Amino acid sequence: MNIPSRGNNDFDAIVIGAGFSGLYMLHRLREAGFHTRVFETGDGVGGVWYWNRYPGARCDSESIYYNYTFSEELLQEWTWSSRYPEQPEILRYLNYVADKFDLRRDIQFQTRVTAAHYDEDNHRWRITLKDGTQVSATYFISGVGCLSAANIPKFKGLDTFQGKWYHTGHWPQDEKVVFKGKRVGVIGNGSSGVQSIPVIAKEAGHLTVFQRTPQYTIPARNHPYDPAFIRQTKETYSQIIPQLHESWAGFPIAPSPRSALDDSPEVRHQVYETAWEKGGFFLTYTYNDLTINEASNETAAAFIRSKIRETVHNPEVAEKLVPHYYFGTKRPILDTHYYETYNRENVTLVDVKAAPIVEITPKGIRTTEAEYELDILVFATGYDGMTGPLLKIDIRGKNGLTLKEKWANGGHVQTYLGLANAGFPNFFMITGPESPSVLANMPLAIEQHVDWIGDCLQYLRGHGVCEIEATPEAEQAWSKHCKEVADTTLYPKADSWYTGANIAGKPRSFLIYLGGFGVYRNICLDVASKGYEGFSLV
Ligand code: N01
Repeated sequence: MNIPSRGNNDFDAIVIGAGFSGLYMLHRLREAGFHTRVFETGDGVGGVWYWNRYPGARCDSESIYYNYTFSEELLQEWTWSSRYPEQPEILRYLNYVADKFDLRRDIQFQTRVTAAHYDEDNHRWRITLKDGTQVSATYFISGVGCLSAANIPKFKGLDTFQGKWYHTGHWPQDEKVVFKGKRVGVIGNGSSGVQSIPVIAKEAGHLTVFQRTPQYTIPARNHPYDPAFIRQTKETYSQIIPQLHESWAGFPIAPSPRSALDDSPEVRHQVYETAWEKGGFFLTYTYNDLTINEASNETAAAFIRSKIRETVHNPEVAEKLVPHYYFGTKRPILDTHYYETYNRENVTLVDVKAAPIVEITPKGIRTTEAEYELDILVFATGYDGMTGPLLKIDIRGKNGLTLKEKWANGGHVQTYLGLANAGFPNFFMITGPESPSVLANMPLAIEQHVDWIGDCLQYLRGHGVCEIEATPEAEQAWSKHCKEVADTTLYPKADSWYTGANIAGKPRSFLIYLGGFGVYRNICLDVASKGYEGFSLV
């Protein structure tokens, strides 16, 4: 079949989002000669790194691997300052990429996509922008990210609050939030809360942290990179990249071959102590069964609990901070002086599981036990992860079926490889649900998807195919496989955003592929090499 010709508002491909995903997708498609347009809500590139400007926001992946690898020149040109750089540096990197590859001319900023409907007769996606403009494309590609739909709990009375309030993921772009001398409240202690709380505490008059579930966090031990290490890594990048591609999570760290139960308590303690001192995610790599064996998991959990009790001077506060879920089954967190922050005189910890928040009042927060007066309230309450950003858009495939309806059918999300959906031809999701995404090194996971989609579109063009669609059978099999893999681990047992448990009414399923990045990458390559097995091509 022929692909219909296009007008001014008609493109070969439309991509949503100008973060890591959208920028590389644009570059890749433009290089291949596809007429591509990116729509981005913000007025600059960066995606989550554009919006997350909260105090203390920084990367928690080793930055030397937290970048694109597609351009050797870019790899050589860019140098990260430290192990875990702050948000402005990561945003500078993405701006640098946009400039280097001249990407901005095909990005329309301050433009929200509100709807995308598939026109079956013409094999085109009809896309609506917030101002009502209609555009169309043969291929519709989502680069909306996994964690971009903010979760702001519907507390009674928020509209009556007389102070100022912010969500970490929508920090103001042009207002400097000044905490000096102010009574500040932070709700939430996931990665965003744990990063921002120590920084806010240093400036605020008084900080009250409203904690529902205590979390495990590990010291990041950030430090400037040694120039010799950077030089050596840059010289050997061509050998490192294949290792990243084959690895479990997109980092060149080999998993331990040992169970935590193979070592005596003394040896194991030393292993954990060494990892704790190194900082970062080393502790999660110490043994191969921490997320699959309850007894092994407990050894690591108990080690971190002992660190909390050692660090926090007030035993009552320490006990409130001690977590009891399986370590690692909620996203592990890296911190800089998080637990130490509770030794400060200007910091109070409120356990809102014991005394839940009843309402927000004009003056602050009222729990079942007390009212806390606040000038500034920070929601570090996370996101409707994985599916939320996609479901904010009215996406309709064949027969007018909405993505929301499709994913509600059978009570859980189903995708093929986290890349595609039966019933939604020519629609691709970069790091969609049921791909390794957030459990892998994100820029690498994004690159893998973008390359796969780019190759696929070139294949379709080369073979005169105008429509590609996942088959229902392939999709069911993939979803079943994802669930089976997840069920061999402890992950589904936690109430986390990985499962959708953090959003009231969201169907619960494990939304990330847990088979490992390297394994997944090979599956995708295999599917492509078999002429896109599991897809129907018309
Ligand atoms: O969100 P979260 P986040 N009442 O969902 C609490 C990535 N990230 O923005 O655990 C009271 O983890 C909630 O409590 P509970 C990273 O992948 C990366 O911190 O549900 N509390 C929890 O404490 C991360 O995992 C970086 O009981 C409420 C908190 O809010 C993901 O983003 C930095 C509540 C939410 O924690 C999300 O992290 C930042 C309520 N009604 C984020 N509702 C990097 O370092 C929610 N909470 C790269």
